[in-house]
Amino acid sequence: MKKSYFLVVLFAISILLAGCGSTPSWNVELSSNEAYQPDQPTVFDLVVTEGGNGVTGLQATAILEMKNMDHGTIELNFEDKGDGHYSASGLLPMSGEWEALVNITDGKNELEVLKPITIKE
Ligand SMILES: [Cu+2]
Repeated sequence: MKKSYFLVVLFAISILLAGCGSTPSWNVELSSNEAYQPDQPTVFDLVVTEGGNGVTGLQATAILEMKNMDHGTIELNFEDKGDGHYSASGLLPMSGEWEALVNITDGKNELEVLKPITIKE
């Protein structure tokens, strides 16, 4: 009797662990095609796909930091543009090599990924 109870608990825990371990298989691309202009916000395009299809209805933010210089951090809040595209803009102090820590969630699953991004002169 006691042993079977233990097995049931073990079984329940394994189901819980399997549920928590499911990481979303989203493919994330971040780009900015605009050339840098002082005092003008830079526009970023985030594309989230799954199996080649755009994923909509997500909440996405990013924290930008320059790779080799200290300019502090800049926060981006992306807006759903449909078809897997998300748009955000931020005022950057300069062009060059940046890194974006992108956080994406659908309310249940969460993905955090570091994306290097070059802001053209
Ligand atoms: Cu810099």
